[in-house]
Amino acid sequence: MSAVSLTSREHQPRHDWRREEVLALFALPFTELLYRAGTVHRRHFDPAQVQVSTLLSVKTGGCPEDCAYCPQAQRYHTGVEAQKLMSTEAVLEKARQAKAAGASRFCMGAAWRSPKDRDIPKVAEMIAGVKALGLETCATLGMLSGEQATALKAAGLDYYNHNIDTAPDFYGEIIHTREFQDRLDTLSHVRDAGMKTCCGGIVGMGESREQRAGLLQALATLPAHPDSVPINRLVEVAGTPLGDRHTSAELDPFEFVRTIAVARILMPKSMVRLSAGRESMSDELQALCFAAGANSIFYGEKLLTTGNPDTERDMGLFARLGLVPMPVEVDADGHDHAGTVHASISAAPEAALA
Ligand code: SAM
Ligand code: DTB
Ligand code: SF4
Repeated sequence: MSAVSLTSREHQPRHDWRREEVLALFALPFTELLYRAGTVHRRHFDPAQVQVSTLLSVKTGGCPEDCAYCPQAQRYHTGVEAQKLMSTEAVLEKARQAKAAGASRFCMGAAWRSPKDRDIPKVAEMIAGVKALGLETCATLGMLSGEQATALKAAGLDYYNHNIDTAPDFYGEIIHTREFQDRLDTLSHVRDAGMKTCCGGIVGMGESREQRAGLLQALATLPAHPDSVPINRLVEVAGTPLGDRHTSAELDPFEFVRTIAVARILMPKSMVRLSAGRESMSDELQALCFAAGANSIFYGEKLLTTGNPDTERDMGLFARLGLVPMPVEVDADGHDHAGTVHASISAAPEAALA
C-alpha cells in the first residue's frame, strides 16, 4: 500500500493490517494524515457528532492486579481508599444525573481482577436499572467467564469495556498479574454473548511508536473491530510506578493526535473515544483530536478516580467547535432513545460563544 494515496481498499474495514503499514500511516506528514483520517471519518460518520458517555466507579480501589498506571491497585500508595460495591439506588441516582446532564451512555467501572459469581446479580440489577432509564449501558469489571458475560447480556448490558491497553510486546512491562491472552479471552466471551465491545488502550506509558502501532494493529486485527475504541493518554498518578517515573516521558501532543488519526483509519466504523487525559489537554489539542477522527468522549467531572474537564468547559468546547451530541441509535428491540437525552449539552451554544 502506498502510504500517501487514498486507495479503494481503505473504503472497507480491513482486519489484516500489517505493522509496517500502520507505521507508514504514523510516518505520513501530519496534515496528510489528518486529511486521510478526516476523509475516512466522513465516510461513516457526521463529523459534527460526538458520542457522550459518563463513567461511574461503582467499586473503587483495593484491586489485586499490578497495572503500572493504575491508582486503584491495592499495592500502590495513591491515596485511593478501597470501597465496597455501591448500592443499586446510589448508582441509579448517579445515572439519572448523568442523563439529565446530557450523557447517552453510562459506564460502570469496578476495580476487580474479575467479578466473583456472587457479584453478578448485584451488577445485573444496576444494569437493568440504568437501561430502564433509557441510557445505553456499559460496564468494565475485569475478566469475565463465558457464563458471566451471558448473565450480564441478559440483564441488558449493551457494551463491555475491556482494554488490551498496550502492544503485546510491551504488555509484560506494564502488567505482571495477567497475560495479554487473558484479555483476548474475555473479549471473545463478550462477543460470543452478543454484546458490543469497547476496547482500546493507553498511550504515553513510555512505549515506542512501533509499540503504539502494535497496540492499534492488535485492535484492528481482532476478530471484529471493537465498536468503541477508547484511546487514553496516561494520567500520571503519584504512587503508581508510571506516576513516579523519574524521567518525564510526556508524549508529544502531535504524536497523540497521530495515534487517534491512525486508529480512525484502521477502524473506520468504530467510535474512537478521546478518553482519559483530557483534563490536562488544551482545547486546541482536543480540537485536533476531533479533526483526526475522535468522535466520543467521557463527559462529567470525574473519570473513575481522577479528574475530567468540568461540564461547563466541555459545553463551551462543543459550542465553539460546532459539535453536537450523537443521537442514540435505535435498540435491537426497536426502542429509539433519540431526543430523550442531551438537553443540557445542546442548550449551551449561545452562552458559550458570548
Ligand atoms: N479493572 C478493570 C480492568 O482493568 O479491566 C476495569 C477498570 S480499569 C480502571 C479500566 C481502564 O482504565 C484500564 O484498562 C485502563 O485502560 C484505564 N486506566 C486506568 N488507569 C489509568 C490511567 N492512570 N491513565 C489512563 N488510563 C487509565
Ligand atoms: C477507558 O478506556 N478509560 C476509562 C474507562 N475505559 C473505564 C477509565 C479511565 C480511568 C482513568 C484513571 C482513573 O480515573 O482512575
Ligand atoms: Fe485493577 Fe483494572 Fe486498575 Fe488493573 S486497571 S489495577 S485490573 S482496576
